Amino acid sequence: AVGMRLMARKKIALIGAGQIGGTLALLTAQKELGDVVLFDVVDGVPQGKALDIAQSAPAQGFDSTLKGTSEYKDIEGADVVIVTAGVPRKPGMSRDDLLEINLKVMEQVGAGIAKYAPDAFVICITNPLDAMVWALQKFSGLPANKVIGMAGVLDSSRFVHFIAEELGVSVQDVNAFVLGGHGDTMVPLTRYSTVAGIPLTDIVKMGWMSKEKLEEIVQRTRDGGAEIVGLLKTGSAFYAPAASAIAMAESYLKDKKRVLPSAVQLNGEYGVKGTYVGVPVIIGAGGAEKVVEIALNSSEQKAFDKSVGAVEGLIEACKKIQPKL
Ligand code: TXD
Repeated sequence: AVGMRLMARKKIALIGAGQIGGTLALLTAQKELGDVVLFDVVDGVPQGKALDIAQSAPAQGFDSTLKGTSEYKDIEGADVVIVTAGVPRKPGMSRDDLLEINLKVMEQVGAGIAKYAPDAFVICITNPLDAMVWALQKFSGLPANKVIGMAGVLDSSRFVHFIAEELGVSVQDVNAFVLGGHGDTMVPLTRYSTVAGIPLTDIVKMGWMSKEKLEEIVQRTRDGGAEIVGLLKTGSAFYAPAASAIAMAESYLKDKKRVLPSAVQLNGEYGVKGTYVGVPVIIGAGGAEKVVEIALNSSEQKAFDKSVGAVEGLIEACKKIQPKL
């Protein structure tokens, strides 16, 4: 019919076809968020995983197509690009130990995105996350509101899981609020985290959970990545990180306006200028549309500033390694 808008399927490019990349490909296809292009420098891996997931379609009933490649031209026109390219941690390594290797990877990925998918919404996952997403935005030259980092959704998912498990309630009725950098300096806000709308601080007052147990859960959330690295020994978490990035991509693709903790470039909000750090953000068709700025009390501000300081230290390290940043 005349005027029928051809709603072609979206195109989701996944840069990095490893543990998280493969899981992202499966989740994207299962949810039919769009057609998948899975990219990696290790030729064969992206093609093999794409073909294997495509062959699961008949059993699962999805019609997204999947293509594996080691050529950036295949990501041409992608609507969303999710970046996991780089190396993960091994036991005993900190996220920061990955900086030098992964910074070089971000430079390559940034160039590929700038050339073939300049209009994409880019979600960075590669660690050390806050510094890598900052570098990726610089290397790619895309607008800052279209390049954000996934960490807060994972950290808050871990927090929600531990709270729900402890209280014996559905994860659907637990909401977590985390701020700051990804990792040890993460700032979970217990007064804004709720069970059925009840702040955790009141849950403690009501005697439903002890203060000690809550503090233990906060610390276990902070150590969430290291706990899994210690268990797996060969790599880091990948199911929850992938699911977290998919939630962010979905909010962009469906213009859901979700308020999700994400690493975004702050331009004055929370007293920070230019640095990428985890804060609540409205994610819609415009990308990172608005930073939600809450009033922090003095201890929260101190913890947040410490987190920002840690990120700025990593960014300084990046500038020393790559002077053009
Ligand atoms: O919350 C978060 N942001 C973190 C992020 C949660 C978990 C893991 N975090 C980090 O994601 C982790 O520390 C890594 O830096 C990335 C990816 O983790 P993943 O577990 O997927 O690592 P893999 O399985 O090693 O996959 C990385 C892939 C691998 O297939 C490499 O061949 C590929 O990246 N790779 C590259 N692809 C493209 N271009 C280059 N240069 C490149 N170098 C390696």
